[in-house]
Amino acid sequence: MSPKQKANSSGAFRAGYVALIGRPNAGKSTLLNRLVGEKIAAVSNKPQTTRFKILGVVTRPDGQIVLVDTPGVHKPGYELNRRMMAAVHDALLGVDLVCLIRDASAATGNGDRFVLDLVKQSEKPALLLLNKSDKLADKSRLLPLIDWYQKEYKWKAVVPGSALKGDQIEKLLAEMLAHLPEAEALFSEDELTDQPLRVMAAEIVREKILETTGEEIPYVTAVITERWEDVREDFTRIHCAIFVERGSQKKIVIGHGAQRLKQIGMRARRDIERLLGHRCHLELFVKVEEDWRDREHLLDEMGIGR
Ligand SMILES: Nc1nc2c(ncn2[C@@H]2O[C@H](COP(=O)(O)OP(=O)(O)OP(=O)(O)O)[C@@H](O)[C@H]2O)c(=O)[nH]1
Ligand SMILES: [Mg+2]
Repeated sequence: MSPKQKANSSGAFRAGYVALIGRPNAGKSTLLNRLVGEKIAAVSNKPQTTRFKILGVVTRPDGQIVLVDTPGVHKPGYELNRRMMAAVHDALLGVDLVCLIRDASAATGNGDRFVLDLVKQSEKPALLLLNKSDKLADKSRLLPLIDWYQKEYKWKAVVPGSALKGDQIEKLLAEMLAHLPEAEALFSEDELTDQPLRVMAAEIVREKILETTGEEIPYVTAVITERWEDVREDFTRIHCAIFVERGSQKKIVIGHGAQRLKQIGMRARRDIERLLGHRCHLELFVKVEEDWRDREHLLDEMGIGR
């Protein structure tokens, strides 16, 4: 019998923190949502979607995994990006286990070496998910990648899979649990995340902006929930401010005849209503705030920690 089977059959409850680390767009937030089974973090096909640490709690009969989703590792340009990278370092320090998420369908670049070095420097036990393997028609392309990573670090496990499709994700979860310490649950079973509803609503709006705009807008957009009014038990009124840096960007977000803003609002409202379990009225305002990415007080207000 393997040590793992023994641990499971002994009935020991395991619990701890697992950091999801990787390059932008690798699929960290998709994995978080998949494992938790609820949409907690914004996901988009644009890099640098996640801007702060997001906890997601998975509770099973034999343990509890507290996942820490982090921003994708990149070179900081603005104060915003410096804070995003601080969140990554902070997460690496505070967890029991690291899970490196690598887009297996993309060629290895300097960014991958940089992320790998961060994991090595952390000296934490680590798992490797070779994600997006659904995109590989020829699975044998994974072999050189597995080989390369095996030579670089003593992984507790290397799992090829797909966060999007769910392939091998139960196996990854079992590996996470197996490598956490024996401990009591850290969160109650019904707690799925540490994110307040007003932050989740703002993130949903930002996700819809990323979905409906092109390459330029994602980096220059931020969203803050400025008012939240629970009018009745089954009806909430929400005001969100969308920040951009220039008048021309405001025009793009609003769109011709305000069509784009309407679409963003409709899509966001649908998701927010699902989250709340009741109807809401969502009002969106677009504001121009030059250089918000370098303005400390705005970043504080956006919850993007120092
Ligand atoms: N085909 C495929 N696409 C995936 C998979 N996982 C994630 N994606 C897609 O990859 C894109 C990026 O996903 P995210 O989860 O936002 O990536 P992230 O690592 O959180 O990105 P940042 O927050 O920017 O660091 C989205 O379009 C996802 O749908 C996967 O297993 N297979
Ligand atoms: Mg993300």
